[in-house]
Amino acid sequence: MGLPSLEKMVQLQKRTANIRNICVLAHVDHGKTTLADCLISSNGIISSRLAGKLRYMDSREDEQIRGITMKSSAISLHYAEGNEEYLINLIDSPGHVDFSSEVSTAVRICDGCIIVVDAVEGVCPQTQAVLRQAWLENIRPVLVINKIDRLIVELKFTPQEAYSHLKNILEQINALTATLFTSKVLEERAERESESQGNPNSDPAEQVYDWSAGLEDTDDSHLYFSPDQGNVVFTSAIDGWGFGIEHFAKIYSKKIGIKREVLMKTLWGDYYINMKAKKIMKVDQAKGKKPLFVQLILENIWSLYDAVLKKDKEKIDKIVTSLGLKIGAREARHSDPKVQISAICSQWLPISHAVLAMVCQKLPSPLDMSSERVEKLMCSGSHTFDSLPPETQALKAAFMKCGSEDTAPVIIFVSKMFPVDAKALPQNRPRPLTQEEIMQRRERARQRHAEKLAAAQGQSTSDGSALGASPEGEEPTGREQQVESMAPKPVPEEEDNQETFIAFARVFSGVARRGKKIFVLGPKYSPVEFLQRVPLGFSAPLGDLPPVPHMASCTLEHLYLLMGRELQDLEEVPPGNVLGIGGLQDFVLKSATLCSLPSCPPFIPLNFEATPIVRVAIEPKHPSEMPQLVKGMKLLNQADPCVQILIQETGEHVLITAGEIHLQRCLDDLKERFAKIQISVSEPIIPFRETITKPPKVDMVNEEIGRQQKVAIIHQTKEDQSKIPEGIQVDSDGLVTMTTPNKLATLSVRALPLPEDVTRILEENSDLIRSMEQLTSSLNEGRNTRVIDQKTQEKMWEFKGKLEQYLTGRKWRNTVDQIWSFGPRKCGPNILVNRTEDFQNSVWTGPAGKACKEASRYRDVGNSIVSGFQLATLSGPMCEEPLMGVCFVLEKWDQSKCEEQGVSEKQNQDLVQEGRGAGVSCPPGDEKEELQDGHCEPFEKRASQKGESSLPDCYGPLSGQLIATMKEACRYALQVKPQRLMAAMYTCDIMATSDVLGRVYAVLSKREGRVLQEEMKEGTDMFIIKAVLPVAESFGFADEIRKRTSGLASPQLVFSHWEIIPSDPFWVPTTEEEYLHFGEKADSENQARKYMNAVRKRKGLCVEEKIVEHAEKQRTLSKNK
Ligand SMILES: Nc1nc2c(ncn2[C@@H]2O[C@H](COP(=O)(O)OP(=O)(O)OP(=O)(O)O)[C@@H](O)[C@H]2O)c(=O)[nH]1
Ligand SMILES: [Mg+2]
Repeated sequence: MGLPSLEKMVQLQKRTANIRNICVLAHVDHGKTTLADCLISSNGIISSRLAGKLRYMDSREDEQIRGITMKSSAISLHYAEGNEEYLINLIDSPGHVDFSSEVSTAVRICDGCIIVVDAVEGVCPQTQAVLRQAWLENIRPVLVINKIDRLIVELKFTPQEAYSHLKNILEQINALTATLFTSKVLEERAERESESQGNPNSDPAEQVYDWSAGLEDTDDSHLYFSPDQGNVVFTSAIDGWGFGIEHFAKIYSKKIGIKREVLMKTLWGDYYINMKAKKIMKVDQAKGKKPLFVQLILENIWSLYDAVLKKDKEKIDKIVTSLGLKIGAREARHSDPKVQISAICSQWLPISHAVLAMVCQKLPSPLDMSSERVEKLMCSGSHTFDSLPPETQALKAAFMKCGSEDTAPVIIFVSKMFPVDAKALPQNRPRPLTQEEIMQRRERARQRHAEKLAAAQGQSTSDGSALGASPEGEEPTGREQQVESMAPKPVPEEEDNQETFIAFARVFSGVARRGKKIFVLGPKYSPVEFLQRVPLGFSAPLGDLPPVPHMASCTLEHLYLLMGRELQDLEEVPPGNVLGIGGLQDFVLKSATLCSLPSCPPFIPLNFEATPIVRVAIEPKHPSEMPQLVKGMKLLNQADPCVQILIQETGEHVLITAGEIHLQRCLDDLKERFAKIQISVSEPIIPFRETITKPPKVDMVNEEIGRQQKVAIIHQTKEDQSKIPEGIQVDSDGLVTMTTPNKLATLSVRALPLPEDVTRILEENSDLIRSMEQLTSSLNEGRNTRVIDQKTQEKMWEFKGKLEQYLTGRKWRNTVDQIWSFGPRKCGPNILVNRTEDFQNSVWTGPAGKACKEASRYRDVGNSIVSGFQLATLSGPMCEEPLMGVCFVLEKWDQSKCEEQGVSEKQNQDLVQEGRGAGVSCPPGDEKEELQDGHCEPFEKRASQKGESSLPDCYGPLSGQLIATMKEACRYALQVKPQRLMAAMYTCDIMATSDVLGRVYAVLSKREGRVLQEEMKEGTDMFIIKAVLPVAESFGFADEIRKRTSGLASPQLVFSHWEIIPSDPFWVPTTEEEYLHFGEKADSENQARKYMNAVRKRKGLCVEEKIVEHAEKQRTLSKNK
């Protein structure tokens, strides 16, 4: 098929039913880009000889060098089958975990996907991840089992073995589908049950499915992959062939005279054929019959490979003639068997046909969008579809209709912004000259030639003509410039930055036209708020709209057809198409919803699987280039869906990426593309968390504590005590009592480690906690705008129930009801529990209790206590890292002395009013380290000026003192408990052959990794090792593994959880055995202390390192330093 013209594509874009928006998803290196090459070559965009070698969609240089895809990119293809013509918008995605956010941007704008699985490696971790993403987005998958040639050439399987192996892969992937399906059904059932409980009047007949009837009644057969369903093809992308069983069913039904339908059902599965009787029967294993798939399909392919690899010319010729193919003389003579194979197979079983036919038949068009998907896309946050305003609900019909009439609202989703060189934009490319221009040019050239001739003649006649000739000589240049300015338009950008951003988008409804005005809705935009502010039927021009938060309006300046490495200009894009939009870079940061109606809600945020975890600080080599760096980092932030940039309190510019390769790519981009300056990059900043544990039962030599004889000095307790200054009471149980500097209020705080499950629940529900917090604060401010919708309420109770389930036992009695706040930032994994008697307050019900005067005093300064707690949880005493899994219990809070001191009630009240404001405004800061004690200072100063006359002391207002005292009390309460560091952990999946297994283990154990599971892939000698590895030890890990195993194993690292480092950073030997074992100075490696000191050094905190304790030998001093 030839290269389709732009007009053809424009025409195809209008036939919505024949559009397929699909993406190719798989584990890294399973052959997505190679497959895309094959499909692209079918359109003549690249030559079929180069397919698989070029990797056309990998347009970046580093993608080509590393051999992995790093971004998703789209290309539009034309495919004709019979009388039907299709437009296929194909998106190639990366398989490496570091770039999994790019997969999210791709699945959002597709309706279906091709899951590619390597026939040798089978289902891998990323296969699971991408299948899950496809499910979460409600897009339909089809399966391509690729690299079948490896089963023949590398594993040397017989066709029968290959069949069993393939069956196995299908079973694995179907098992995965089943798990996804079951969890989804159960989830929905639970949802529906709770809905119907909440709404007893609902008519059961309205429900499409009766979910309560259970799983077994739900038909799920269409979800599974099976060749007889037509949703599986077998391919070898590198050799350019592929087939679904339909192809063979067609051939053999003619050849052996069995109905095609029968063959479709039996070509895959344990059936064999009795040739004589022309009957198909179930395989009886004992008789050793071959299944049809082996006999009629695989054996033919195997014998072809066999003949070509053995260079059996006769046999090859025979096969080629029997298949009725024509092989070019060049290929037939080629010494490389691969060339011959691909020449024969790509004619016999063209891969593009097999794959694209399946895509067109089995994947939905934009018109088939399910109502379930639409509702899910529209319901961001905790809103249910039913809770949306009626104007918004009405848009669902537009989504489903995907109409192109003028009345249809235009709805576009931008899933990412990608940078392109401004010169590469179609409007800046030199366009072909028109006939007229060619004429003009010819005329000018003729004139120039004539002038030159004349000048040459003049020179030969007069000697002094050099001077006179020069102005004449310049003239042509002047004209040339004129010509230049007439041809391509100059690039509008300034010299140093030629990058411009194109939005990677899809039209969901209406026609996107150039020049159309449209609303840009940010992720936090709320149509409810708009409808409240702007009267219904607002008809003034868009520019006159009152300002609405998170909404802007812009014009669609340029529309493009995405063609892999190129863009084509379009005037309009009908609904259901993937497109590029230019000119949005000032309106859209990373993703956005564009709509012609303001009643449209923003789409739900993209589902990112990877968490950015690797941080580095960046600075320019030459300090004067700071502005370029800042600008470059902004551009980088816009260009990458998952990168985060921030400026720390210290002024450092920090870049957070998903992993090492991602980091490398970001730095390259920054250096070469966005900032174009030399930069220096810090060592990766590794995040830690601080926590406390229960006191250990055994000591460091595994002796039970308490039994062994104590040696003379009890170092540790002594040191611990010495950290607590005088005037602070600590009881034996760890209860810290502290008084405010003016001695008027006393607080008693205890720190307790939370059970692991509770910490996990807190982490999982941080979004919910945040929305609870927002709700309370808006209620407090008297803005009763947001009515809690039922779903949030239910989730809240469910969350509370879960906490109650895990916080059991005497120690935790009533704790859940007494939770006052979460921290840090009011949504973190630590809790503040209020057990004071005079004043009760809980996150669930708000302040309650006695309505006496005292209680109201407590209530008014309560925010100071919460602020103190927030500050304490934001940075712990060990190395100022955030806390995790700690519960602070406020046991006593005595403020009665305030009264005695006769502080004027009224004035105090005034202050308190202000204090409340400060307490609220302080915590939800954007980034970690910026919240320090001094942050609330302006308020303190202000208040103290005002309150000087009324307060008898010089300590400032009570609320400020309470914040500081609470913070300090929490810190001391932590310090009297066994403190521990928590390390961020990666899970790591490594695939390795048995011979390099030992080396993989060696690298893992050197880096403190822990193997969780080791599994052998059936039928191969590959092992899959699942391990956990501290992030702190992971730098260079992938490289080391690759080097040690000569590239045979490569790990995939994904952030998984936080884990307590068992060793105590403050540990010193206290018993005789410990002395014997570790030596008096215990200077053997203490991992936790090493990490802690590294962080302290980085933050410029003092590090307690005993360089030389007993300087018996002066000589060693310099060494030990
Ligand atoms: N033997 C064999 N090798 C293949 C086949 N398809 C792809 N490959 C090879 O597999 C390697 C990876 O192919 P890619 O197409 O880059 O894989 P990918 O899935 O795009 O990889 P990422 O984009 O990095 O996730 C390349 O070396 C290909 O040559 C195949 O059918 N058979
Ligand atoms: Mg790729």
